[in-house]
Formats: sequence, C-alpha cells, structure tokens
Amino acid sequence: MVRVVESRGKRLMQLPPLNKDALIFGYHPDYKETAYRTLRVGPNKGEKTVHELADLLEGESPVLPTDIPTLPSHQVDVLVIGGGGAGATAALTASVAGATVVLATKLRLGDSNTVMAEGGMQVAIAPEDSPVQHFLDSFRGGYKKNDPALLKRLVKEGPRAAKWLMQLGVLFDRDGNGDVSLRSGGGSSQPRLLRCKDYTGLELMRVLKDAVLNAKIPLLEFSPMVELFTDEQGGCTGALLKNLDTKKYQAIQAKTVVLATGGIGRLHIQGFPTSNHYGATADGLPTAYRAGASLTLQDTFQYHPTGAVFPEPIAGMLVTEAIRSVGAQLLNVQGERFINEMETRDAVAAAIIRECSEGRGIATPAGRVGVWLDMPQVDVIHGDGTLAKRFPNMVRQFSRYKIDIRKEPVLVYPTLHYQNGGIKIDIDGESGCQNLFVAGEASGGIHGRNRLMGNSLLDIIVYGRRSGEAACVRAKQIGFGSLTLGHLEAFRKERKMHASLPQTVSPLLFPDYVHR
Ligand code: MEZ
Repeated sequence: MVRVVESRGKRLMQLPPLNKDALIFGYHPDYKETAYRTLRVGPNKGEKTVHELADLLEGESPVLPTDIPTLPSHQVDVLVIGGGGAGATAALTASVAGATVVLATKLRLGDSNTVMAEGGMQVAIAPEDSPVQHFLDSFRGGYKKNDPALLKRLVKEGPRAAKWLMQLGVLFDRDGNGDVSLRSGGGSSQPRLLRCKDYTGLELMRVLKDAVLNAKIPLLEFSPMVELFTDEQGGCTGALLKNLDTKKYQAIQAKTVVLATGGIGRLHIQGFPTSNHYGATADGLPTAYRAGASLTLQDTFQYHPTGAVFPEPIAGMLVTEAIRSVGAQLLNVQGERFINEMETRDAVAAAIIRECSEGRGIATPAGRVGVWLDMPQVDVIHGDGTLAKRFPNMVRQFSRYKIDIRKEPVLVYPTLHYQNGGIKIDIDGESGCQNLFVAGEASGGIHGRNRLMGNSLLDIIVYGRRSGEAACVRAKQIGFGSLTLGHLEAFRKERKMHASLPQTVSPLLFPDYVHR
C-alpha cells in the first residue's frame, strides 16, 4: 500500500504497449479450453460452452408427468417470468397495451441483478453523439459478433427508453444547469452514461416496482418456473411454477410467455466470485433449451475487472467502472500501472489476471489475490468530497468493514458479472420457440462477445418494452394452446441416447453452496 501512496503524482501516464489479442487469448477466462466442453443434446449440440452451463443444459428436468395440475390456476394473455428490470418493464408494457398479465418470480419483485447495477445506462443523447456512434462503439466492443439488427434497435430506441423512465419518475443525476449529466464508460467514444450516483439500477427498480404495483399486475412471488409448457406444434403455452412455501406445482396457461430470468453469476463459472444476485442461476436457459429455443454466444461471459477481493465477506462485489472513468487507477504490487483503466472490460480483466498469475498481485489473508485500485486518486484529481458525493454506495459498502476508500486503495480482481450470450431472439424478443419471448440478460446476441458498460440497463428497458409489446400483439391474434410437456419427452428420449450425461437437475433455482 505504501508503494501506491508514494507513486501517486509521479505515475507515468505512458503505459506498456498493449497487444490486446495476446493479452485476451492468453489470460481471459473465455479462452481457457479446459473450462469448456461440447454439448451433446439439444438445439446447440456440437457447440461449446462452459461445464457449469453444459451441466444444466444437458441435465434432467425435476418434473414428472404426474406433477402437472389438472387445471391451470391462471389463464392470461401474457405470462412474464422474472421480477427484475426486464420482467417489470415487459409486464408494464404488455399491460398498458391491453393484455391480461401475470408476473411470476422466484423471489420478490425487484430481487434481481438490476438492483445491483451501479454505474449507469448508456444513451446517445449528447449533441455531439448519435445512435450510430453508440452502435459503432458497442459493435467494436463486442468484437463485431453482435447481431446488428438487435444492436440497431438497442441504440436507436435508447433515448425513448430514457424518456419513458424519466416520465415514470427515475431521477437521473443532473448538472448545475439542470440538464441530465453524462459520464464516460470503457470502450465508448463519447460520454453517454445516464446515472443515479452509483446506485442506478436500484433507482430504476424502485420506480419500475412502484409502477407494477400501481398497475395492479397480479404477482406470484416465491414461485420459480420449473418447466415451460408447449402444444402439439411446439409453441409455448404457459409455464409450470413451484410455490417455494407449499412446494406445490401451479400451472399458468398463457398465450405468450416473456422469459426475463436474468443471469448466470451464481454458477460461479471457473470458480470465479460473482457480482450477481443470489437468484442468478440461469434458470431460463435450460428450460427454454428443452423447449427448443437455441442459444447464441453461449461460450462468452463478462468478468468485470473490478470485483472486491478483500475483505472476504464482500469478495466478488462490484466496484463500479465509473470510479475508473473519473481517474481511479489500477496498480500492481510494485505500485505500477499496467493497463489503460478505460480499455474494454475483457482487456482490463485479462491484464489483472496476468499481473496476478505472474506474481505481481497482492495476496489476501483468505488466500485470494488482487491488484490495487487507487480510489483516493479520484479526490486528488477532482477535489476532496468527490468520492463521497458521487459514489456514496461504494463509500458505505467499504466503510462497513472499516475501509475508508477516500483514504486507502482497495484490492480488486475480476468477478463474474454478465453472460454475454443467451437465448437467441429476433428484434421483437421472440425466441426459436414460438410465442416464447425473452428479455434482458437471459437473451443473447445484442452485446456480441463483450458488453459495454451501461448497455445492460438499456437492454432491459428497450427489449423489455419490445417483448412486452410484441407478446401482447401476438396474444391478441391467437387462442390458448394445450398444456403439454411433449418437448420434455422428446428431450428425455434424446438424453437416453447418451450414456454419460450429467445427472444435474435443472433449473437449479439456488446456488449449491453446500457442495461448493
Ligand atoms: O453495465 C454495467 O455492467 C455497469 C454499469 C457496471 C459498473 O461498473 O457499474
């Protein structure tokens, strides 16, 4: 720590030359071959993903034909599954468009990764910016593997999405003139992050939750989806939920379903800690997969460069990129900078892993390793009080462990933050299984192989709205389908053709910390 303090003010702005390809292929976890295997069953058979996800996709359903109740408890136009930002947005939009809606969620409305999003939401609204520029930055950041049609809608509808949120009551930070103020994010050519200090997602969810409650959308909380229903044509017709209190199954018949079950962090891929919510166990992926929806970019994950590694109780907790965007620097044990802190996340994460694996990291008492993030540098650059004013959440989170980030650097290491891929969708959010729409982190294709900061809060709003709207329109055109599990029978038959498939039961619903 002494080296960090001593080097402040005389740190070279000149960084070692960056060979980005060598850095990423050499050190980013996405390129660790032993972490991957080829899928043997389902729509993506023959393609690779990490073992932890493959275990779920190739796993067994908990549901037996005798588990299906004879009658559905609800019949609705649109069933939304997931109580985070994407689910709430889809439910609100479908309801305003005239659909009858039920929102079912594993935990409570709002319990999700959305509330943990800190740094902001990207929207191209500055006079010198444009959706085209936003597209180009995101496409470059995603290694041009983004689905261009999906990305185009994301950036184009950004300003409208932000306006919708403001009309609902979201209080974005403003500058001295009362205009919304914008900050820069890694890999972006323009400042375009709308934010609410460093608890942007919490503020969004506060407002969305209120709106869902005010709209009196029926809620089924503590009721995770364990299987989707399909009809004879293979289209989605509803879902089977499990009441966590009574352990009883409940069938919901719906003309359309919007899946917004969120991310994957709690699978702790490759043993990484995570910034994700307790419920982030990828439940939508195996269930949609069994129902015939294919995945895309299922081999790429985002390891946010700066997760806390000390103290142990907060290992994995997000330390927002926004702190780096205003000057906090990364330093190895020698007190040397080793990467431009505003490089894309995959490069910064790979550089930290390289420093640590080559002996230039700092060990924690619990046996982890990390590098320094010099947060006091922010107050040195912008004046005392900046950290407290702009990052109250960060100051408070660390002060609970008697660490004053205004005075001392903290130790960080990459934390599993986001699944870049997910269920393949079209521009209305519809998956390969007809009448099954997907919004938010469970979907894939928008972000390519590396999502830019702030594009996920935008994604949940833009695609929450698009899928909610499209699900309502479709529901008005069709009738109810039968509630069968024909797809599951077919999947089970396919499984039987392989002797050594995992015995994992999926969806997982909760992280398996006992065995870990
Ligand atoms: O979009 C994100 O992942 C984000 C804003 C994270 C952060 O660093 O705050």
